[in-house]
Amino acid sequence: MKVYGHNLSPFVRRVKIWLSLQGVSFSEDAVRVGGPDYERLLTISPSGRVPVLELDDGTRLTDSMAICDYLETEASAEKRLLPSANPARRDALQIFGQANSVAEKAVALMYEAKRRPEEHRWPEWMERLKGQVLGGMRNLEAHCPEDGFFGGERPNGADAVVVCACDFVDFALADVIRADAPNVSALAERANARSEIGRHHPKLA
Ligand SMILES: N[C@@H](CCC(=O)N[C@@H](CS)C(=O)NCC(=O)O)C(=O)O
Repeated sequence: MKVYGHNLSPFVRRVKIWLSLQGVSFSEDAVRVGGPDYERLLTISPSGRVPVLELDDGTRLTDSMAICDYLETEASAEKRLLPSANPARRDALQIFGQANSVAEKAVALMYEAKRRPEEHRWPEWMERLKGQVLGGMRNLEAHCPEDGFFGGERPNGADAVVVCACDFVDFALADVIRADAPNVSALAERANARSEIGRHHPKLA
């Protein structure tokens, strides 16, 4: 398998972490969505977006949630990263969804604050995005365990999505916003100490 996309993307990184936590080996192509890589990206992903997971038979899958769902259904029971039954599955997917929301809004904020030409920036929209990122982080903080992971002693799929969102905010937006979420930060630190997660940190890309 091959994962296309740069680790700076929380969507790309979550797929790499998912594969790593499941013990699936894969190669990487850190194609970027902007700059000179874009033409090449369009030959891989017609929508010009990442992540793309290329299977061994050449099939290409897009959208991180659809990819994680595929990986989950392919894995044996002991390798799955989400609980199989409610309410544990419901709760894990709610954390997944809330962290995904933080990631989406943080990426949107990054484009507004750092990619859009200054004369085209819309301050009220940026404030809204900042509020959505910080609100989402507060919500995660309210549910975050003080020890271990959302998955218990070992990180699960919800942890993968939380860590990617938290690290993206810290790494890409440190000069734009600062989330006050000590338990989430501590969970991310514990998670990054594990090589399946830490080796995909955006700072190492
Ligand atoms: N819902 C998608 C979001 C993917 C996404 O937005 N990826 C960004 C990189 S962080 C991208 O491809 N941006 C380029 C673009 O949308 O033009 C997923 O979960 O895979």
